[in-house]
Amino acid sequence: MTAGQAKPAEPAVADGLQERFDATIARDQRIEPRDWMPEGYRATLIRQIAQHAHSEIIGMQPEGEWITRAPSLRRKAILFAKVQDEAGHGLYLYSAAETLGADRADLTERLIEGRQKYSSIFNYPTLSFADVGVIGWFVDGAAICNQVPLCRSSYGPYARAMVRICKEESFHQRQGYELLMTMMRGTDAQREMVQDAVNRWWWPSLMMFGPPDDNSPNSARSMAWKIKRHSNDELRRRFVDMTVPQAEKLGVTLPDPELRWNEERGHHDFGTPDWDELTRVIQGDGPCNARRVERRRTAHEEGAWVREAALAHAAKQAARTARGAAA
Ligand code: BYC
Repeated sequence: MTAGQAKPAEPAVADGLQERFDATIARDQRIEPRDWMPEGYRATLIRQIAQHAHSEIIGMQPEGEWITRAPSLRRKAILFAKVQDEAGHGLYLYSAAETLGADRADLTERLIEGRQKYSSIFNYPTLSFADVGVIGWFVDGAAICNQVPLCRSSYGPYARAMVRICKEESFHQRQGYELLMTMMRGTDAQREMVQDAVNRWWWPSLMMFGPPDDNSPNSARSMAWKIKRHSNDELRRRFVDMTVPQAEKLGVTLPDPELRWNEERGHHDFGTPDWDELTRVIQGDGPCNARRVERRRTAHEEGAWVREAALAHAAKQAARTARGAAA
């Protein structure tokens, strides 16, 4: 814009709309799709919900790679059901994003073109079957800490989707922990596999909660709008406090020499995750980023005929209904 040019006008907000929105948030009531909302609120929600949906869909891959190699029919059936649940979570979340005017096909394009993010955690490889258990325990455990407060998020469709997702995540976490308990009762080699998986997944799991609060550009606004209810560091602390006694019971060591109970604070002290690593992984330079996105792209392309067939079927049904109405 050159000097003297007028600034483009902000879209006019009809009298009282902003005030009504602010009052709804202040009263802890829900914003619904038909309500007026500030464009920043809408954009923030689409960003977070789309990233969340993409995480569920990409999150099917690391565990999905073990379905054909599960050690028993029972473990295969459990894993299959869990991975299918993740697909369901993705679908609820894409639907929630659609209530804000986002287009699901467009969101998928953005994901496979690297224009939208998904959780850093899914860019690490699953090297043994113990990883399946540790993902259930840590990753679903972190998801529960992060997502239970989202059931009280100010946007109705997101909050309601989270209720069912959290119930399923809690089941997933128990299945991971039960798998690890079984392995810990097994051979030395199995116990070593569990400890190795714990060592590899601990720090990336702490990074799932996002950058530290003093470097989290979206937090203040999201918390003022009550989209987020707690800060990244607060949720990370809760996760550590929740997980330490579980690790003791399981008989594994969490790989952090600074981890200890702080009597005065009533919480655990713990070390600092490698934030440079988180930045690299978010920017696309993690161990599996390229493979995960490429796999998603291929699945999308291979599914084109299904989408075409579904659309052709829907068009035929609509034509039949229209003919019936005209007759
Ligand atoms: N990975 O200002 P900040 C699951 C980005 S699915 C990648 O703190 P915000 C599961 C962040 O997006 C788990 N990116 O952001 C599935 C932002 O970038 P943009 C997914 C990350 O939004 C299958 C920038 O860094 N859970 O549990 O206030 C199997 C600055 O961050 C990460 C959700 O999506 C990361 N770890 O807070 C099993 C939950 N961290 O967008 C389990 C919903 C940060 O400005 N999301 N970034 O370009 C949230 O609660 C929040 O979005 C976050 C980040 C706490 C993740």
